[in-house]
Amino acid sequence: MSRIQSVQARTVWDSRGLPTVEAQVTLSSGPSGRAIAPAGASTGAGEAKELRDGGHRFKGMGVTQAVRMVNEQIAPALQGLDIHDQALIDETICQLDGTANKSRLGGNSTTAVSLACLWAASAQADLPLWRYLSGSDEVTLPLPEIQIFGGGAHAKGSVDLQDFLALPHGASSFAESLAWVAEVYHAAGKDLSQRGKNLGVADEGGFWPQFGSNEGAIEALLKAIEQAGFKPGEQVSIGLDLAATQYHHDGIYHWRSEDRRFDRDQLLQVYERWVHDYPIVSMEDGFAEDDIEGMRNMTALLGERLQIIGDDFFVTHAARIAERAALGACNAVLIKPNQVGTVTETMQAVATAKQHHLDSIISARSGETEDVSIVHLAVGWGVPQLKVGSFSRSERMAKWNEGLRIEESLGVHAGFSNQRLFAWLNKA
Ligand code: 2PG
Ligand code: MG
Repeated sequence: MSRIQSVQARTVWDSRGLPTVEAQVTLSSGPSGRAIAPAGASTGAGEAKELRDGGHRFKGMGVTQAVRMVNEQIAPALQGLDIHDQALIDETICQLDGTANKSRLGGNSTTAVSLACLWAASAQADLPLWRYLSGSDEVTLPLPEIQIFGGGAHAKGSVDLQDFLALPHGASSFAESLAWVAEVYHAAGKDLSQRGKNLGVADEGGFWPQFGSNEGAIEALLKAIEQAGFKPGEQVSIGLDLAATQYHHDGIYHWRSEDRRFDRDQLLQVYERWVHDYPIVSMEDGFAEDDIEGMRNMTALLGERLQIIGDDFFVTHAARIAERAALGACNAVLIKPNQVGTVTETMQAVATAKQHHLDSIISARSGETEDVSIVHLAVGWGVPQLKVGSFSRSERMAKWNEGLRIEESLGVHAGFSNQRLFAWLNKA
């Protein structure tokens, strides 16, 4: 048995130039593990709360207190625990925190420590993290969901929808899927440049959208897929993260970029038309985080021919997934470890989704770092899709590149998760 000898946190910096927490866990037997907490911008109200310093420094986003929580409170509580007992480690963290949303220790502190323990356990086992998690099970590489345009809270509201994504489900391997999307990404950039509209990239590396309308961005993505030489709907399809909580106020959905207002039914009509007119296979957070009726209606109307993902809607909480899935809301769940704050609770969310026949998509946050933990979680837990932002900026590319290494190390045994996804496409 190998025990935790020390846990140490430090301040490091994320992709938005803001401070975040890195934790390092060292074992009595020598090996160690390290992980960094990511940070969201369009966060769900039900997420684990980050502990931030407030005040004027770094826009109030300092993590001095969070680092102190790790070094002074979490570290002594975990010292001596068996590194292979992740459930006990996470239970100890939850009890020490004592709140429903990690607000005392901070979800940023707990996420970094919990993931660092997992890395230390895999180092102790002398296995890659994905293999430590999968055991002897066969593994598959996840289908990437790659952002081409980034809007909403990640691009100062230039369009209302947040992510316009390419899903290369016709590719036969993870490596091929990335190569395809690279062509789509560059075709989109070239088209924007030719129109004099290339303003650089948004928070997750997707091009900054300047289209005049949300639908204009969907059209531009479709054009980029075609110009890159792929068959839309057969080889590369479109996914949207609408992040609708961001444009929902007092029961009305309001797209500020077009000054259009919708009630629930009108918005659903727009979505229905889009699914009909464009090769869209996936929509995330089409209705606001508490609009259960909106999500249920959407699932009832479109669930047979569309992946309907809840992100802010489920916030990676197993109980919320069980409750809302039972009501018929959504057919897929976005999984973000820092929404709930520990590895064990994240795993429970994936398991609960499975029990309710919902697919899972592991996702990064809009504020990221070089940390590649989520790639290993996706492969190791058999989660069939992975969303980490766009195809530029090294905090994104670090994750795609890690997937390539894993696929290569599997050689001929590497499977790719495209086959059973979006089953309605094969029936058509
Ligand atoms: C999301 C994520 C990533 P954020 O909404 O899915 O795109 O954004 O990390 O800002 O919540
Ligand atoms: Mg989202």
